[in-house]
Amino acid sequence: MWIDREIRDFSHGHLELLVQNLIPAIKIPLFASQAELRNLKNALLTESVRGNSVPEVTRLGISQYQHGVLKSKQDYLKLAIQSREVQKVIFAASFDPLNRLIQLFNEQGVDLDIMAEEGQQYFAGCGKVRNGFSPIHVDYAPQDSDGWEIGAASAQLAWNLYLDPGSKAGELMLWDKCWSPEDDIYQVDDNYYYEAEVVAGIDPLMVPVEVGSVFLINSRNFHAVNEAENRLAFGSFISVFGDGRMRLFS
Ligand SMILES: O=C(O)CCC(=O)C(=O)O
Repeated sequence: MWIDREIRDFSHGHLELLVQNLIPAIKIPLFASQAELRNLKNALLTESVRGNSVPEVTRLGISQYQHGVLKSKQDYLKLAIQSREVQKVIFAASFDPLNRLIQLFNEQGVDLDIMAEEGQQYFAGCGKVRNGFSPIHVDYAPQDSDGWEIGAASAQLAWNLYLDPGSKAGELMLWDKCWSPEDDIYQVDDNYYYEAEVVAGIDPLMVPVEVGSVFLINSRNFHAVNEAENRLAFGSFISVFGDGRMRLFS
């Protein structure tokens, strides 16, 4: 449970509070310049492979859930090699947000890197174009990733850099409720999302889109994105391990 509903600034101490789910979010303002945002947006839209894992999100890049859990780990890790080549072209035409985030964490004494397992690197960093309402869900690999090292993480965070509000920015809705297996009675059949009853009686914190800022959340909390039109963000998940390592993946 959160100690209050304030979004904190970025520090090692606040990251620890976020991992323990004692605060709702961390904001890193002015993460990128206007020119960097524009160039990243244009390069993503030009170069990326588009995929619709769910109707409300057009993904620019690949996802461990869609290309791994729903297929196989080998499929995902093979696709990760190709997708990283595409990503190099995108970053060369704009900037490298992964590297920037890694440096910021490292400066705080936090060991952040891209997730790898048995010498094979995961993919990290997708663009996400949202249209419509993204329903209530959690992102937490231990829920669905048996046999993957990220399935043994002790916590999971998500970070998003907002690139473009689109014609409707749609706030991030964040509930102070962490997923536990009993909540699955509210999961919609054969789907990733949950009925509203799962968060009944809890007021969501509405996090507005702030272009150029990064927001970090604990993605084991139930969250949704309000009705949006062509809203573009870039980000990934961060697995947090018992020894303090944090590892990026999408
Ligand atoms: O785009 C956002 O505001 C955050 C959404 C998110 O992290 C998610 O739905 O997994």
